[in-house]
Amino acid sequence: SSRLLKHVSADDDEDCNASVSCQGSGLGLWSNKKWGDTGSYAAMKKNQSWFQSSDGDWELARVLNSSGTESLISYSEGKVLKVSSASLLPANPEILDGVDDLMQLSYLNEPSVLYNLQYRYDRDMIYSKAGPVLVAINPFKKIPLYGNDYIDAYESKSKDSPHVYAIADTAIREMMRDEVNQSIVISGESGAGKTETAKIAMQYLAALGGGSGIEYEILKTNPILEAFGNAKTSRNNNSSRFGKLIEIHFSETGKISGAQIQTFLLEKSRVVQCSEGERSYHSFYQLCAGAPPSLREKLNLKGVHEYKYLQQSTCHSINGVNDAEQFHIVVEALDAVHVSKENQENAFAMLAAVLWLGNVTFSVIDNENHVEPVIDEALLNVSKLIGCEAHALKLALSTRKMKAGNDNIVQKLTLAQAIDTRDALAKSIYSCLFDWLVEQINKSLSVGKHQTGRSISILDIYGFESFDVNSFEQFCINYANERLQQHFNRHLFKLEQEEYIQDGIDWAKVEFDDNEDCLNLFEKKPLGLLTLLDEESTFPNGTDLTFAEKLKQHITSNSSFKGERGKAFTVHHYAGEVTYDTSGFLEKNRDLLHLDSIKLLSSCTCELPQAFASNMLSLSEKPVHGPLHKSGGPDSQKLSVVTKFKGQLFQLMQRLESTTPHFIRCIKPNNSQSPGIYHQGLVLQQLKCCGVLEVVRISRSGFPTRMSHQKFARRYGFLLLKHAALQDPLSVSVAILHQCDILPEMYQIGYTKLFFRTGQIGKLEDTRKRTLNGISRVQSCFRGHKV
Ligand code: AD9
Ligand code: MG
Repeated sequence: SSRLLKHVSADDDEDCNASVSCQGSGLGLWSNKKWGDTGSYAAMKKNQSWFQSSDGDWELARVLNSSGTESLISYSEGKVLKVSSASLLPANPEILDGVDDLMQLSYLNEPSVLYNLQYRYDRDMIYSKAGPVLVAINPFKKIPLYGNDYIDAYESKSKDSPHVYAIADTAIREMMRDEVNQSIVISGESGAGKTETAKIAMQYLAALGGGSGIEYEILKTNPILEAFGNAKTSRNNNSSRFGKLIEIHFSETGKISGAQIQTFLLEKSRVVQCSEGERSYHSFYQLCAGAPPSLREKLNLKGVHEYKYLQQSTCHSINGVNDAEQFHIVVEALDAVHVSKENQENAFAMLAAVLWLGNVTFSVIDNENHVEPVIDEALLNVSKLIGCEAHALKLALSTRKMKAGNDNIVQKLTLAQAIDTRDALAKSIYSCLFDWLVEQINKSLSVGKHQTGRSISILDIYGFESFDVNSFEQFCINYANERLQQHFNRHLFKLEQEEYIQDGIDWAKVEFDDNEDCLNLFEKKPLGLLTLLDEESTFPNGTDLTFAEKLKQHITSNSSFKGERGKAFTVHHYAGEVTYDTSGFLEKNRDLLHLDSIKLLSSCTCELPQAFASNMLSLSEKPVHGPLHKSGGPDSQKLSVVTKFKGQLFQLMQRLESTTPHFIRCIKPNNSQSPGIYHQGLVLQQLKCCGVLEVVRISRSGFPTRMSHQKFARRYGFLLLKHAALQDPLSVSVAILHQCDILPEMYQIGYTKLFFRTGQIGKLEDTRKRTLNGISRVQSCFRGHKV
């Protein structure tokens, strides 16, 4: 049926002309104004148009009559209205309703695209293509599109409708064919479905590359990382609070041989503070609800309500989620990745220690407001769980050793300082535990040296966030999303077009929204957000307010930046404006754990705290270069959080750059996490900000598939009936194209490569496969005779 649709749209002259002429103009197709003239003319002939109602939604209208600048339309069961003709946009013919690929639409205006996606969404077809990009709209309900039957269907190509499976399949095939590492890059706002999509892709890879059993382990990493790294936020009941890249390695025969996981910046602050309606990490609730009696006793576990860290929000459970059941799933998963029972217990002890730390209280001991922790159940439990003397813990939480000249002095802490020290310890224990788990998983998944050229990486990071109040965490998360957006832009717009031009093919340039300005705002030296934040973090007298002032003073010429009153500033991100409140920025960026606390951990008799401490010490002793260095002292021998994060992101981009990327854009159709609700405005905003619409435009007029003359001749040369006389790859290539009836408008010949429109290489591959099958049948027949 898709061929029929294509055929119809190609024959439909007026429609085609309208869209082609706009493409050539180099103007955005998406703005109403730019579309007005050409559009409404064709529309009036068709009598079907889009009209924007007062609530901003687009509705299909019938044009009753039109007198130049004004049109009379009827819409929504008989309502009649007079509107300006220029405000109407043309609608596609019905036969194009619900096409698989937005590229097939004759009109690419906003309402047409929105309508097409909604048409499919309403019929549970949540996946669509936008040229090379897969668009996935979160259904917020179970839909029967997954499982072995579907996997088989996509593998055998008996199904080819857009799907995550189809993307994963292409990645495997291209990896095997080209011996080039692949990546599946998933992006979208918080709650749009990235993590679910990543799991679906992993499921397909595991099914096709399975056999050794390691694929089972790989799938089991998901419940573990989600338990320890995901939490309920106001946007998403299972929001990832860390970024993740999983690299799956394959053998030469296409079987999974191992995997490695890299994680990025876990949101630590959630361990000790949490907004109303949100939760801390799932792992805490799961442990409290699901631990068996023996473990409860050992860890002195109480119910969720007994722990202050978890009491900061009244939300303790999630609709439809059974924490106790989840606990057992996590234990099973830990078994699968070979974390010993003893180590599992050690890990749970760390969770309990963090919870009990939150219950440690302080009492004032002198008239200078110095405090000491109260020796009670909480303090005793913590010291037991981490394996230290109660006295040592008490000292670490109430004093700080300092050097003054040659003397060591002991400073007593005030209540605020003591609470900070306690919370910093809790955060460190938790994030070290998270890193330790990832390390255990990686040990279990790694098998020997990994050869390059045969891996598929899946990237699932936290999505763009904009809350009522945005803090350091959103600042980092959104910065990461800007980087990722740039990668997307580079591949789909810049590189694509540069390649056309370099290879000398006929091509009219397409404009796109570049986010370079915003990235510059973050990364520029010396007057970018990150550098200024680091600088202020090293000043002993720096405060969140002086930081905000500094930004306003120094960043004057970047259009993505706007200073606000007091401690706030606004960044114009690709996905929208976000105002950040700098409260807590400096402290979170310094992320200091005082040496006394590290020493306490290293003196513990339990294995994990010791390991955590030696990790932290080795990190801080490394000769690292960073702005935080010059100030000296053991506490500051550490990279700031943003500097480290930026380094990680650069590394990530480098890794991704060496792969063939496959992009999936997840879209959230409503803000209430409910099935069946499709908010046009919300969807449109996401489509616009991530450039999906421009991608379609480029792809439609572009040549997405390319192959060097040599490679093409090598791969398909044997199809030629007579090729004895042909020597150079270009002549062989041209002969193949002719023989296989590839139409001239379907390809272009560049200086070094052949460029094809969508679908053409598929045809050639089919011919190749058929011919090869024929040959091997003849051969086996022949062997049969001999025997
Ligand atoms: V965040 O940036 O980590 O806050 P994600 O990862 O984009 O976010 P997630 O994958 O967690 O979102 O999806 C949110 C919820 O949507 C899931 O918990 C599911 O309940 C729901 N979802 C997402 N995709 C699907 C799907 N393909 N089928 C059914 C889905 N439900
Ligand atoms: Mg997620």
